[in-house]
Amino acid sequence: MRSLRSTSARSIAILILILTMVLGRTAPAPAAAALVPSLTVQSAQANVGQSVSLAITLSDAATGLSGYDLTVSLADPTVATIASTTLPGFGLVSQQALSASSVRLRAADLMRLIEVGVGQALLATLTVDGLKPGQTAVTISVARLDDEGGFPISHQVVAGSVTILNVVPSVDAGAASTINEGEVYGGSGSFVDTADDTWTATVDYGDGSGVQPLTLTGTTFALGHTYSALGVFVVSVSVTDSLGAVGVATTQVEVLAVYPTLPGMNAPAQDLDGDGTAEDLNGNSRLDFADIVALFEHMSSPAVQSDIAAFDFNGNGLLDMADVQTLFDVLIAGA
Ligand SMILES: [Ca+2]
Ligand SMILES: [Ca+2]
Ligand SMILES: [Ca+2]
Ligand SMILES: [Ca+2]
Repeated sequence: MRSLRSTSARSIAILILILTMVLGRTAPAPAAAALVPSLTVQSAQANVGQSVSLAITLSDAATGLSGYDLTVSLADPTVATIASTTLPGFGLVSQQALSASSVRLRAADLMRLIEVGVGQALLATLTVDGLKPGQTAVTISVARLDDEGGFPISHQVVAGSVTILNVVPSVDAGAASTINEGEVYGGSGSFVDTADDTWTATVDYGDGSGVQPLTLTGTTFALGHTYSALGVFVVSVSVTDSLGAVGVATTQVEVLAVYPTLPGMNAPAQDLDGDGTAEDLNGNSRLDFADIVALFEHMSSPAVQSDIAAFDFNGNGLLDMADVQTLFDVLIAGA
């Protein structure tokens, strides 16, 4: 059923194509029968604060054009404003700004840019600046639109529109941070949006504590959180503007474990491979025989006993000579 239908649709399409090829050179296309000269304003869209250009064209002016006197206006001057207009090199032109949202354009086609039979021709290009989100019609009132013979061109006007879009907040959640266990994370960030907006924000610190309101100071914010676990956490900041557009950015916080400092050592023990045990007992950033000696000598010291898990190298929940042996085995296996 489906293939039958598509086969017949294809047959019709081929028939139309053949008819078009046969008739194309000798007869006008069916739509051409009802051609009315049209003065058309293109429609366009831009963000707040951006510019966009719209073409004003004349179509199907069978009797050509010798000149025009048009006034182009934006219906809502709060949404957009006319920044500039440019006209093709007709030879004699006048551009007169009537207001920020209205301009009178006049031209005499000395250079014969638009002659009898021209299908579509550019009359002017309008550049507008977006002021706030919304839409405004762009209308044309015609004082004169004269053909090659000097007579008014009977025409229709097709108004265009300019749509100005809301800008989504662009958020910067700040640089990634590394903190030690027990330290409070602090960061800062900012966002960019158009000045006419207002915003609310939330933050999720990524450790299961949930989404919470974030206070904004203008377009900046401060981040602060106490992590109760070790690891890497993704901090996600969302800024929502008054029209509901949401900008999101993330940053990262790594919370590192801090291990005890053994008696006589200058630095805390370190977990060199990130597995949760601190094989570098003397804190010199390498696994060496002195680490094994340190574990042997200080096994019963309060420092080591305060964090048994950090030195339980065989993972049996106890701290004893077997851990010294395991650390020795690890060292010689890696040597
Ligand atoms: Ca916005
Ligand atoms: Ca380790
Ligand atoms: Ca060491
Ligand atoms: Ca053990």
